[in-house]
Amino acid sequence: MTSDEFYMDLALQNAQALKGQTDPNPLVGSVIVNDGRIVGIGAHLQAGGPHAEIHALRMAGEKARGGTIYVTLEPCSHHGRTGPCAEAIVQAGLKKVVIATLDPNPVVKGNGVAILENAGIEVAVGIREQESRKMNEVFNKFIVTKRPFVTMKAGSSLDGKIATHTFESKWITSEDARRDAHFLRNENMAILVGANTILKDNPELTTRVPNGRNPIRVVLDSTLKIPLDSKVISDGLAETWIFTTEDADQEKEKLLSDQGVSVYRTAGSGKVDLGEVMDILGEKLVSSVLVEGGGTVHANLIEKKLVDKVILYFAPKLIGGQSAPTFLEGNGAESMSDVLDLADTSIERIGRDFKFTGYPIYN
Ligand code: AOF
Ligand code: ZN
Repeated sequence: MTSDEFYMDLALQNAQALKGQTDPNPLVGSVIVNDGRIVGIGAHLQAGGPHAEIHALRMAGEKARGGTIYVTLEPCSHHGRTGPCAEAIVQAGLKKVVIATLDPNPVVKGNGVAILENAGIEVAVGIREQESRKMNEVFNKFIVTKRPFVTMKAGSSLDGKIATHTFESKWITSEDARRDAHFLRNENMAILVGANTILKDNPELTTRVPNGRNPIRVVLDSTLKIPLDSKVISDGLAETWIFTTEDADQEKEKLLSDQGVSVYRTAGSGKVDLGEVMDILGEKLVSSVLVEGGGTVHANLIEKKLVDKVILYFAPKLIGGQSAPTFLEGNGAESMSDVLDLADTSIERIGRDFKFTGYPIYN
């Protein structure tokens, strides 16, 4: 490992520790080294707060002069909620800037590097580039498309069942796997389900992680059939947003609004327009969504190419039964050429279960 990689790894670790706390801003870490000593460390803590480099520069003070700053993301060039970090680096008299990856934000992309180079500072880009890009997969999509990064999650038997044919589902996966899944709720800004899941399970959809953050509960409900006494409406534990269609009953909408629920109507009748749901969530700065189905919602989202990442917890069990529900319903692929391929896959053991992660490649 080179010393550049060593310091960049430290910056990455610090950034990673803030997962779930900075959105919709990226995870960013920074380390300043002078004369072989670390003189400043910083990470971006929350949107609206100082950027990683600013924290590190403040810690280093005069010791930054003549040193090298490591940043996991290109220093910014714009006057946003905070000042341009590239200019702060120039002011502080750094000699060299090592960057993991360019900022995909169109207002920054390359402009930060240009400010630094124009000031005569040596700039190196690409140290731990893959790691940094992966860490910010949510931000990278959101800042370019203005739509949230969507993770579809399910826990099933090896044969893909999420319940028995009598709809018994507690529990398929182990406690370890379910605990791991609660971290996903903590990391995502919103959790999305269909109204049928509410009717069948009446879930809370909160995070059972110590000091965890509850995601906004998003329910797709084309006819506003959700019962007023369901937990997501009445428990007050987190915000609930319901997406419905133009046809849905006005009176029911009023009853829901009176309970503090936000109701959004997408254009047209029939099914909720999922693309519009993502546009509205993006406008409201919801950069990440965890989808916990069921199978019809999963199929509809996949059909619209709206799922960015798939996480499946497989319990080493076989449930069987033609009518037992699976995590992916709908019509399914017609021919092998229509089958959805997942790339960049990995598998991890969690207790007695297997956690599979993959990224859909849409044609
Ligand atoms: C950095 N270091 O630590 C972060 C950066 O609203 P603002 O002013 O905080 O600007 C947010 C944008 O700044 C964000 O979209 C991204 O392009 C960049 N974030 N940049 O150099 C940081 N958090
Ligand atoms: Zn900045």
